[in-house]
Amino acid sequence: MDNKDYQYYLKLFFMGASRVGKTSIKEMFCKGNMPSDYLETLGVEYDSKVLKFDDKGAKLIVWDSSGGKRQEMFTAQYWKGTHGALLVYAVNDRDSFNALEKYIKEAADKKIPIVYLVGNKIDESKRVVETSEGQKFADDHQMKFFEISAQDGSAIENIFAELTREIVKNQASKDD
Ligand SMILES: Nc1nc2c(ncn2[C@@H]2O[C@H](COP(=O)(O)OP(=O)(O)O)[C@@H](O)[C@H]2O)c(=O)[nH]1
Ligand SMILES: [Mg+2]
Repeated sequence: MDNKDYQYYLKLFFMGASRVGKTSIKEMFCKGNMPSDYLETLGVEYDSKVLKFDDKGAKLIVWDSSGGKRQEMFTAQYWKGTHGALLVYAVNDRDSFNALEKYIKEAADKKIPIVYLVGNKIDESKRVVETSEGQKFADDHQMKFFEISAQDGSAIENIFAELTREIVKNQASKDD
């Protein structure tokens, strides 16, 4: 795609515990399908996609990370210039929900301007984190909240579109 197709170039990050579905969401968004096998993310990797919204376009560089211990080895350069992040937990994994506070602190340390909370794996029958708990956590931290399954490509696209709009709107108001 050539440069005329987008006016914005945004760097986004995934945060959250291991195995909550960060890589799956990224692959679904950027490639249109979930990985067929589980492959642990080692270190960091990124992918990109041009998202059309309203009459505009944004190239989103989506950074994925292993989460957990390895994440702590990341140097500041990985995070530099990050416009926003999706903080993910899995609704069938209480530990991943309990870990959120830690990532909120990390996002603040790294000065990530916008973070959305995403409860993934709603297709799983063994839910242990209720929607109301996710909503309350998001409200307490002034975040937008979504629940999805990584298999639901259009729900994922909607989250990225909303995040992109909000980032672009904030940039515009800064330029005023
Ligand atoms: N049922 C279900 N499984 C999922 C979903 N998202 C991811 N998974 C599975 O959860 C495991 C971990 O996913 P992955 O994307 O690698 O998680 P990551 O460690 O956060 O990157 C894999 O086996 C995925 O297939 C989902 O929405 N529903
Ligand atoms: Mg991964």
